Amino acid sequence: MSDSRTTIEEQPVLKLRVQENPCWNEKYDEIVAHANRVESQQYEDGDWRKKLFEDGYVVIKGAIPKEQAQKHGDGIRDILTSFGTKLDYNDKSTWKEENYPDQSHINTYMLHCIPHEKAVWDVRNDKNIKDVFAKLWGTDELLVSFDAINVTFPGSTKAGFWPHADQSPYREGLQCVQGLVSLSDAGPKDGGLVVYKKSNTLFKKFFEEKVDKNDTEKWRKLDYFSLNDEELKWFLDNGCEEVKIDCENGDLVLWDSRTIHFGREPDADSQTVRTVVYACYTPAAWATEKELKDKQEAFWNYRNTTHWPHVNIWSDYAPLKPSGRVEVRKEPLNKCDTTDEGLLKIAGVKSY
Ligand SMILES: O=C(O)CCC(=O)C(=O)O
Ligand SMILES: [Fe+2]
Repeated sequence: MSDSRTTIEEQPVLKLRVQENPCWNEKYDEIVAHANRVESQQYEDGDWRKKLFEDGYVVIKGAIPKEQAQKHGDGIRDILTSFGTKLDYNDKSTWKEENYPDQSHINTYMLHCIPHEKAVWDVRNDKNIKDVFAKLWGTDELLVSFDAINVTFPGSTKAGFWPHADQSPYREGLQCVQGLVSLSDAGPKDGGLVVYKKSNTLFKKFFEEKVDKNDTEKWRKLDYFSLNDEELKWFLDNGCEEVKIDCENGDLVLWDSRTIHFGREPDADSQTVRTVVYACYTPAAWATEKELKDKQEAFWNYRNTTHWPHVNIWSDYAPLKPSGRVEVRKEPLNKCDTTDEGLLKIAGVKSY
């Protein structure tokens, strides 16, 4: 265990490092060159990488064998019922916010050390998923994000429609590929990722042609921007198509961070509790010493990070509900195995 470990009480509340995010570090040129090489390679028809780069997303069917996916999903769902509330997956009358651990407005769980529960690490450290990203980037020396989980009950409506991209216009080209491990089936009525197909290819043009460079709300260094109706229409008018991704338990959905997307909540008459783990991986060589240090601190203090594995290592620790409910759990209930070398390497704690 690292000496830098402190208790949650000793941690300052981390402010969103929006303004100070430089979008640049000494690895920047290496990142751009590596990602560009990967994106511009000629892939055969049928190779999922071809679809990922052409359409901005791809579904890897059966990435995790069904039985294993079921185990992962049960482990994730059990996290929510481990808080001693009345929540019961078999009793719809208990599916209400007061029975969930604190969650964000987009139905994700990142407080209470949830991103560091063993069940979440079991998914991140699943070889089936790591192998996909190793093939993508051409290296098995990867870092993973300490992302949130998403468990959404049918009828939830608070997230609504929130099309966005997770990359700043100040970053050139491909720089991050996001992963969503689907641990429940996602049919038409069920929750799921909605993408705007091919919007990744229009990202640069959109900013150059459509967004005034003085508009600092959009032209900003935060790796997130949301779109209004008119901006979304521009993408649709330029040939993008809205696609709600239907997939099965055990599928892995990948998308370019430039691709416009949002998570759709299950319809009220869906029979499925949407169960998802976000897990993104990038080459370990893309992180600077400072970022590795931040990652180690986040790891030993059970903090979440953003979707970005090698940069943007920050978390928002403020309580997310107006109720002012705060951390009740200072450590994961079930911790991951910190003697697992492979796990420590993707966490950025042990070097390759
Ligand atoms: O819930 C989803 O599927 C989308 C979440 C999202 O926007 C993301 O992971 O970047
Ligand atoms: Fe997103």
